[in-house]
Amino acid sequence: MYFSKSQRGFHQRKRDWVIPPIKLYENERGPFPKNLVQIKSNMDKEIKVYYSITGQGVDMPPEGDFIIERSTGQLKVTGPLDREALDKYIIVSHAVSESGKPVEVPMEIIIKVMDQNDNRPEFTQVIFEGQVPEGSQPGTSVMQVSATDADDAEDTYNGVVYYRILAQEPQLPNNQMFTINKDTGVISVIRTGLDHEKVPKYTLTIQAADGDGVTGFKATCTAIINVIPHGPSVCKTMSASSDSPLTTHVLNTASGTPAKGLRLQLSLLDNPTQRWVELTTSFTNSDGRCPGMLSPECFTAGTYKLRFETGEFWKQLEQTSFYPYVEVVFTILDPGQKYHIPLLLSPFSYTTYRGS
Ligand SMILES: [Ca+2]
Ligand SMILES: [Ca+2]
Ligand SMILES: [Ca+2]
Repeated sequence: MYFSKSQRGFHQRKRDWVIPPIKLYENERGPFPKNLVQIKSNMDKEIKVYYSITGQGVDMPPEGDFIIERSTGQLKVTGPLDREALDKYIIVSHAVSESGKPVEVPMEIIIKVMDQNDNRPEFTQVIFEGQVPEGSQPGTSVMQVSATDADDAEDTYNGVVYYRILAQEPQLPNNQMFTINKDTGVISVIRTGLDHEKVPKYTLTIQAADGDGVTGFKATCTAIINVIPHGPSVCKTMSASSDSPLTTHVLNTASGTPAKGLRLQLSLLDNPTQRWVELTTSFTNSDGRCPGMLSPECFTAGTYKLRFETGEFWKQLEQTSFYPYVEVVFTILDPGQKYHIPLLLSPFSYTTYRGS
């Protein structure tokens, strides 16, 4: 490798060409030091030239990885390299005369350390825990597991991790209730039949594998999935006698009459999972009301949703509606108070407000 002939004169250190990087695999076997390349100056035909190097891996950390033979310009690596410690060295080579006067513009040599698969995938946790509401449909995502691999995931597959479910306990009602996205580690439901009463908790063994996912390194972790009951069971039944702290009233503003037989569903937001848990489903009576929608002991602070099946309602009246349903989401801070959430409804508009 020869020093460049600068067109711009000696003292302008502008590089007008780039040397392709030298590629060197990590963990190379000895014996060391091992020759890499010989640096040459054309001046050596006329005078004695001495070579030296500076920079990363020479006189800057990690010091001493590279040396150069002063009289021949032979660049050598002194031991096996570690790509995970440093994947690129920028070394500057110098050529001087016997008196120490530079005879060339210093030349940059880049050494790129090529990857080998010498790191195994590591899960970020030993045990991952998640939850899923019972009765969840296939496709519902449950949780995510994650593993890292220090190797190169850009130019090689050595640092690319693939996920797989190895085992599920218990194998009920089917031995494959969940699936995992092999690239992202997101676990989701693949079969119906999640039932808290039958199986409150599943334990999955998850594998992370690098490379092609078959011949590389492997690691395992445990994923625990808690199946949560579908709403507090005490709140599933409405009691007409109890005085519901939450009331509604639907008025058909097109006819000025109460909206009778409109189906509505009350849900509570489960904070840890950010999922809606259905509490009750009921129909408005001939007054357009839903007495006993929720018993006081079931009423807690939180975010609630009332879903009015308006499309269905207008269809019964053989009318079309612009709104297939109306969802009103509200926050209860003080469950000791009374809340009234009326809906004033026509096929093309609706209004709601907080009453008491
Ligand atoms: Ca390494
Ligand atoms: Ca590596
Ligand atoms: Ca690896």
